[in-house]
Amino acid sequence: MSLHLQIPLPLPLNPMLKLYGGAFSRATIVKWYLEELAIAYEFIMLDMQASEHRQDAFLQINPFGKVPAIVEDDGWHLWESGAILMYLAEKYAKTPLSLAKRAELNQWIIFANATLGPGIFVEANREREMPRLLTTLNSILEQQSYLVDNEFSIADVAVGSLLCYIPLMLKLDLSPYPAVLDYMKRMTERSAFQKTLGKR
Ligand SMILES: N[C@@H](CCC(=O)N[C@@H](CS)C(=O)NCC(=O)O)C(=O)O
Repeated sequence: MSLHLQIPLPLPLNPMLKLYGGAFSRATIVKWYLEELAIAYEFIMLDMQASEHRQDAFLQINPFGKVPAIVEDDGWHLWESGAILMYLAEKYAKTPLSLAKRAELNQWIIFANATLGPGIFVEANREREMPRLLTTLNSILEQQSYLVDNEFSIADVAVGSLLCYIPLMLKLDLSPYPAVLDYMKRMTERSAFQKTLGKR
């Protein structure tokens, strides 16, 4: 669905969480987790080539004009993929998350977005940062299958998606990090991954 420019956002016919994203954007990370949660949502594809994300209608949702962003039925909205993952995890948690668990999930999400991503995808950082980041991650993943409490969580969505973007976007040899490669394989085997990031 495309966002109509100049026209106020339409009221939803079937109220449900809306996720705004572009064709190839980090909205896929949020999509992956929404599929894991198996909750109904509406994906609103912005035509980023036509700069729909910079039009007033979307700037009312994210004033910085970046995706992903989500909008709840009552109009409440949130942007930044990591913040959205955390919100969804808390909202749909079967039992309330402890302060320590929330902090650890945040730690890994911020690590993914502020340390791992820039360390690998910013070319000027790669040579210096990638070996130390992936060597440590490899050691951690030799000991455990998932990042927090050894069970699948948004920490794995955040870190796993960044790792799985590597073969899609860069030609890098990850063979020195076999536990990282095994972890990536574990992520790609998940059906929610295959329906979302795995389709790219
Ligand atoms: N740290 C943000 C990054 C958001 C971001 O840069 N999104 C890109 C798409 S992947 C975007 O909207 N770019 C459009 C632009 O900067 O104009 C997040 O994880 O949500």
